[in-house]
Amino acid sequence: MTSLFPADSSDILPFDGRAQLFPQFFDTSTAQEHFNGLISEVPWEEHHLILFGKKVPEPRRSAWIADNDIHYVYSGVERVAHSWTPSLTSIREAITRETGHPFNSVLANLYRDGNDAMGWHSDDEPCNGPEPVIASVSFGAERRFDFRHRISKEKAAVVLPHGSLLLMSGQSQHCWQHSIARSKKVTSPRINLTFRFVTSST
Ligand SMILES: O=C(O)CCC(=O)C(=O)O
Ligand SMILES: [Mn+2]
Repeated sequence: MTSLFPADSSDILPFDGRAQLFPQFFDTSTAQEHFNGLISEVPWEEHHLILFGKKVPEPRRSAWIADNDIHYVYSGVERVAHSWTPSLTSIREAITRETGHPFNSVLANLYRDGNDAMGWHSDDEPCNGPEPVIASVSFGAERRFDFRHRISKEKAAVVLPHGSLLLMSGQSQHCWQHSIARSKKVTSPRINLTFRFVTSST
């Protein structure tokens, strides 16, 4: 059940899962309002990862927001869930209304400029369920989103515009990895929200 217009979407993956891009899910001025709202409302945090035994800051800011009863373990550490803000609530409502899918949590990422990035990974933790539906919305600077098939290493890529929605489903998280590469050309910030439906905590 979806009321999204197929004419306004394109499929990015050739097989083994689905990734549909809706380039103008939010019009430019609504997208700008959301960008401004999110910048000030979201409690942006610096997180760390362990790289070759050393604790290093992640190259981005992020925050985990979830319904009250949801817990999330990330790299073995339980992440503290923050509360929904007015912008996040409004965006969640629009996505659920248009896609027909419920979401109980969101990972918000702030890429300050092209030096910020996200390495190859899949959102395939058991808590996301066997065939997760992940709704990824982007505001601000355009960045390239890369896919790489786990077995064949085949690649696919898409530029995610201001106000766009990328809806990933089916086998997309099991068969493909994705990443946001560094880019010297990008000098302004981007916010990405990945809405998820988390089924259990561990
Ligand atoms: O910034 C993006 O578009 C990707 C974010 C992502 O993959 C994630 O939060 O799991
Ligand atoms: Mn991801």
